[in-house]
Amino acid sequence: MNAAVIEPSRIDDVVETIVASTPIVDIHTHLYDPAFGELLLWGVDDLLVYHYLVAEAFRYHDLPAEKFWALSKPQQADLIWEELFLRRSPISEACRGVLTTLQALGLDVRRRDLPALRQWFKQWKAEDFITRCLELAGVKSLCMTNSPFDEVERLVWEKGFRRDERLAAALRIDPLLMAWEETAPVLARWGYSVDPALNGKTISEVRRFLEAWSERIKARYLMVSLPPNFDFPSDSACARLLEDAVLPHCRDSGLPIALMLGVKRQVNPQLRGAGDGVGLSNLGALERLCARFPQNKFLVTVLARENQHELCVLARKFRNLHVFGCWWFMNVPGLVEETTRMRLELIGLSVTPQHSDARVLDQLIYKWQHSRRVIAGVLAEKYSDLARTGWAVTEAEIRRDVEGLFGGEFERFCGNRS
Ligand code: FIX
Ligand code: ZN
Repeated sequence: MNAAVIEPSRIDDVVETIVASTPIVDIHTHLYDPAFGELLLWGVDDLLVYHYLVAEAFRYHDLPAEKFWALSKPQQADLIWEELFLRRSPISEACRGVLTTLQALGLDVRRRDLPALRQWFKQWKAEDFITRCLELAGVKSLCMTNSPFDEVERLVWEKGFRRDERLAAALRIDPLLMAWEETAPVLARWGYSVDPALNGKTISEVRRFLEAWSERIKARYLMVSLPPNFDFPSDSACARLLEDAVLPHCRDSGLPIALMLGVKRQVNPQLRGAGDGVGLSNLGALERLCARFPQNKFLVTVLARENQHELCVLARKFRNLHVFGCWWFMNVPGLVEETTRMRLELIGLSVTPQHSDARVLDQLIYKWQHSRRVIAGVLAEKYSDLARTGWAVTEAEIRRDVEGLFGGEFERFCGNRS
């Protein structure tokens, strides 16, 4: 039955069913194991104060930023609910996401009753709610974003806890590469004999730090977000640390490095976590990295729509480059559709089309429900085109392909699977 060729008129339905039911490896989130306590965000207030919605609400209310930040979380949530859901229709992607999530959890969004929604979440414990959200999202495992530079997080790792195999770790190193002058004294305080000057001893100590933390958290990969003006090679501390410490460590440990390119941090600092923007990256830097370090594996996503095509072309040139995700401002249905179509047309199935970037546990549900729908539409179009050539499109092969897109290709790239 599975090997049977699908009638062209059934392709849309079959693809939709397979895409909706294939378990996902979510390769980048900001979620945590419950062992991290308050770092794991969930529930309706956290959904509402998501920084995507904070930024949108600031467009309507006229509260001075410092007054907004002085409000408690429920007060901020009330204000965002009022401005974005009650005073006007919640049609933006981030607003729609809240409603998709609540509906999937079985809540009645028609009543628009925020106190009742709050009440409903009180019955849950984080440990059980994780399982419920993973189930509803169809996510079998996910990668957290783990920073030794976060005081609260570091102490939990140092103390140790029983790992949940569904929640893998990824070592985030932005402060190391982006703020070396401030980070060097921190490493020194932790017992690494480093010097701001980046001499040989310092480089080997930075490597010792990376080894210790990769090992401690059992990192699946290392990760950094970089601004539009990132260049390579260069005399910057960032480029030098990358070349001399991070990439050699990744080569020796067999770990990929994820580069998230094109974020302009704090374009409007008054908005705090909602204040970051986007800029066009110089992908020449990435081209030189891929060419110069064939033994390194680069997982790459770009924030600027205008960088997506060049990134796909680069991936055709370098097998040590794996393209992933429609990141942040790219994660809106129109751009996911355009980007996914371009990727499938240029690099076929050798891509991980999406990650959730969920910051709030419940968001897994909407991020994946929305993405699955768009990906299914584009894939159905591609299999229909194939069928028109006379190629036999089978259910088993579609399932195989979708498994690749939803984690299999990532695992193969990382070297965990052939
Ligand atoms: O750097 C990142 O990993 C970004 O995803 C975040 O910093 C950003 O705040 C975010 O949540 C985007 O979706
Ligand atoms: Zn992220």
